[in-house]
This record gives sequence, structure tokens and C-alpha cells, in this order.
Amino acid sequence: MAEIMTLARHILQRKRKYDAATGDFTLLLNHLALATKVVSRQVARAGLLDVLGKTGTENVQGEEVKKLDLIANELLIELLNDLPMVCAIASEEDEHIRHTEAGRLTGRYLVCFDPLDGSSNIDVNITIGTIFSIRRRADTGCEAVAEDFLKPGTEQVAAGYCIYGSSSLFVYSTGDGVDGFTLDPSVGEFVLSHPGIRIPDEVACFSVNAANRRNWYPETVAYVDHLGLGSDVRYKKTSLRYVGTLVADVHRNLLVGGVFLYPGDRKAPHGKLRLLYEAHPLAYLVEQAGGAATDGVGRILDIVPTGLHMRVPLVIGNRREVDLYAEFTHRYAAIPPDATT
Ligand code: AHM
Ligand code: MG
Repeated sequence: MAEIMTLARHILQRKRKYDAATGDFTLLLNHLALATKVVSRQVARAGLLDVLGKTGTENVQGEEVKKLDLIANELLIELLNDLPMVCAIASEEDEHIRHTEAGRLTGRYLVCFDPLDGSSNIDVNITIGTIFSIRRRADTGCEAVAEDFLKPGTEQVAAGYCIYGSSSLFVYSTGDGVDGFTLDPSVGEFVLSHPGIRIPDEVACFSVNAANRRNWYPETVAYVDHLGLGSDVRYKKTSLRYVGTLVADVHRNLLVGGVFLYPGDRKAPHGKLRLLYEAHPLAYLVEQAGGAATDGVGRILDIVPTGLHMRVPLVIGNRREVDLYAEFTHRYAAIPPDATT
């Protein structure tokens, strides 16, 4: 029988420096994987259960909450709540951090997550996903406060996501590269299917919500036109692909090569995506796979959050295209505004 590398075995083998003695980190990652399996089951049967549609409430960001958003959020919280190594949790769906019951004083890890990314796609059977990020806490012995979460992305010790698509795929990194595992429903295990993911140098896809063009700054218009309409042979075979689920768009581009952008624009200067729950973890993974991520000015991982729900412009994917966007930003910053209209 060929060797089957399950996620649990993989995590155990890679437990590395974090918990050589305790096994805490291993248990935490395994719990996150378990949570995504349960979410995956709910997503797969969504049309049969009463879990589609809206809850009728709004989250802290003023966005409508879908029933599955809430279910995924509660599931993750419930599973993490029992872990003594997790001190506190920050979720995209919750205004404040939550302390866990088991680890509020002693836990060494802080966990951030977007329980269900791509909410607008839930009810139409399009790929959605869960994104998570883990940081270590400096002190123990007291409850964590929100400021403990407001650290640059370089302080993440692990990040990952699970996408619920044609199959469910769990992708994670602990700083040693990126590996992907497909859920085998017959055994209920994630099995290694995408070892050592590296973003290809080709630009198969670029991904952007083109309906926002009317609000884009000139550098974004010029950049998107350069990729889509220009004569550069590098983009001759590039297609526009936009799912509208960040984690699915980034995942696809990670496998085939490409760049995703959700820039700041005149309507939303800080963009739409959240630094702690979306940009930091995905930037960590994409960098680990040889790519890059910028807000147009600097590296996403270097940005220190000013609040739990801070939004940030995000351009992520192949290093060359990410650097090129930063160059466009730089170039246009030097041009007086009325010269570009
Ligand atoms: P969500 O986390 O509430 O689902 O919102 C974030 C989503 C991203 O997954 C996606 O890239 C983006 O919003 C799509 O936004 P738009 O519909 O404006 O293109
Ligand atoms: Mg999201």
C-alpha cells in the first residue's frame, strides 16, 4: 500500500521548534483542521439543511450575516474554546476578542480567523473557505487584550485555509513552505495532495472586480490595462478570473500563477479586505510559496494593524506582478492628480 500522508501525520512530523516538548501546536492545528471538516460537511449539505440565507443581522463591519457565517463562526469558537494552549480568538464576525475557557490565562497562542470567506457566494453554490492565522503571545498569566493581536504579519507562526470547492482542500504553512491536503470523505481525513506548493512564474490569471473600475485610482486603471490590454508578451495568455471569494481566487492563482487585487479606490480608500483575517494569513502563505503581497506601498506582512477590523488594499500573487503594481503606485504618486484625469 502506498504511504498515505494525512494532515495529522504531516503536522506531527513538522511540529518543529514550536512544541518539541508539549505537542500544543500540533493539537491546535489538528483542532483547526477538525473544525474545517465539520464546516465542510455543513457546506456540502447546505441545500438540504436550513442553513442557507441571511440571519437578518449585521456584523461589526455592517455586512449582512449569513446563517452559514454564523454556524462556521460558532463551530470554530466552540472547538478552540476547549484548548488550553489558546488564550484568545479574534473573528471577522465578532466585534471584540473572545477569551477561551480553557486557556484564557495560560494559553500561549492567539488565533484569528475569517470563518467563512466569500459570504456572497454561499447561497449560489460557489466555492467558499475558512482562513486562519496563529500568533504567539508574549506573556501568559493574564488575559489577552485586543492589542496583543495588533502585531505585524511577520509574527504569525502559522497560517492556512480550507476551501470548500469541488473538493475540500486544507492548505497550511508553519514557515517551512506550503502544503495542501484534499479531504477524502471516505475516510474523513485530509490527505497530502499538493506537497511543496510554489507559485508558477507564468501569469495565467489576473483577478479583480472590474465593476469597481469607475472608482479606481489611475494607477490601478493603468495596471489592469497593462495586464489585460497591453502588448507585453508576458500577459499574452493571461485570463481574467474572478470568483468573488478571496481565498478561492488566491488559491487558484497560487496553483496556476497570477495576481489578485482588491485595491483601495475613491469609494473605499482602504479597500475591502481585512488585514488580520484575510491579508496577513494569505500573504504569509503566498510568500512561503515564493510570491508576494503589497498594499501598493509596502509589504503586507510588515503592516501593523491599528484595529482588529482594519481594512487594507491587497495585491497578492507572483512577485513580479506585485512589484509591478507597487511601481505603478509609485509612478502615479509623482503625478499631480489633475494630470491623470
Ligand atoms: P467576506 O469575508 O465577508 O466574504 O468578504 C470578503 C470577500 C472576499 O472573499 C472577496 O474577495 C471579496 O469580498 C469580494 O468582494 P466584491 O463582491 O466587492 O468583489
Ligand atoms: Mg472574508
